Amino acid sequence: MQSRSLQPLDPLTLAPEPRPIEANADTASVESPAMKRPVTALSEAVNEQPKRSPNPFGQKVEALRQTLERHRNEHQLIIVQDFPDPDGLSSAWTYKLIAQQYDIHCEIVYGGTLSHQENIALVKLTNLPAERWTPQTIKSKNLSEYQGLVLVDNQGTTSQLMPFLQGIPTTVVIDHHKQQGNLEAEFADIRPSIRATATILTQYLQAGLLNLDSSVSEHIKCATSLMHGLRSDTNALRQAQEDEFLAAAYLSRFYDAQLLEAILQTNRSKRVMDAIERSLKNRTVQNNFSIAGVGYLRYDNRDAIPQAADFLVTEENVHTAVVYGIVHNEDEEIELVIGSLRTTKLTLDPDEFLKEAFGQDKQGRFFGGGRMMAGGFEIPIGFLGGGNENSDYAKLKWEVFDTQIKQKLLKLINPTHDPIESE
Ligand SMILES: [Mn+2]
Repeated sequence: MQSRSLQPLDPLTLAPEPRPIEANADTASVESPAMKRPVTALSEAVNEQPKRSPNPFGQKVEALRQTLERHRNEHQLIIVQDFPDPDGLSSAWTYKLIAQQYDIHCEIVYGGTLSHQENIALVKLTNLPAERWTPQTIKSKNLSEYQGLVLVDNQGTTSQLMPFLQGIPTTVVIDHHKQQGNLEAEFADIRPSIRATATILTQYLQAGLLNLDSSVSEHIKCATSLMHGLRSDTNALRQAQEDEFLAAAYLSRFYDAQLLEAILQTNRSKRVMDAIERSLKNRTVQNNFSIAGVGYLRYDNRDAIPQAADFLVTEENVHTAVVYGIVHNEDEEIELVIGSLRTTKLTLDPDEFLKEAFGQDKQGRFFGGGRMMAGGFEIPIGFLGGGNENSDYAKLKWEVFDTQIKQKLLKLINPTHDPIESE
């Protein structure tokens, strides 16, 4: 393929600074009658984060402390994203330990699967208290037991549990993704400039919300999980900034280096290796973007997609990789197109790029979003799901989705690309 002169990207994808978020959350009315408490719209919370104003973090610490105090003795559900990662899991655990001191009982739940070999190792080796909830689990629960939701490392848009939990007010949101939609929370700390939610939770530990004690094994394990979380969201600290290094320095007093080593040394399964191989074979590179579809993947191997994207982005002359596949869950006959984006281009905003590329559904929910240097998307395939035992149909279906995703990405990557006259 002839290399084209560099076509400027859509200006949206090149925004060097996160654009200010419109204060549209203010227009959403607060419906919950049970809410007598001060409610902070997320957009306000974001705008409340001036870069260098006098001690904003001190105020946040105090606000979180007061929020916890107001909810003493309650039960809260901590929601991590459907495919939990070390950043989300460790942050959730830290919140749980902080909240325990206020006699708040928390359960950490997720709707999908633990699918990365390292995540499974993390949960097993540290005894991390996270639980999978299926729609059946939810039916068996008495949801009125829970007085609040806590969203960490997400804003509810990457959890399939959220539609079932609408009667429960959102008490706390702590995240480093950009604002994902209208959502009200009593306390919100959303800082897209921070590279890991684990960094933010570590800052709360340092501020004294929980004194880690190196003679308490649970504290050691939690500190180790936080170290893993902030390493894994920063490409082993290579993309870390001052906040991450300061957090890591603090955690270094408590974490167990051997335990972390054991977590990191788990091997990839053959299926994951095969999916990475397919991504390598199927990739097309245009304007420094590498795009690859990997076909069908089982739910449990879903994490092959971000791992493949991590790998493809290392090719020379590639700054951004997008890998996607159709992931199916045999138990529930659900099929989704799931994709991951990884970029080393500082001026490319994954959140804006994916929102622009794929748009939103009828409810206004974006199919994709992201944080610094990484993003993901999930597109339900609805009526076309299932029927894969007919291999002609399965092949045709894959080709349709593969083509459509490529078209949408190429429109942004190379606006002059004409799919009809392509070489
Ligand atoms: Mn994260």
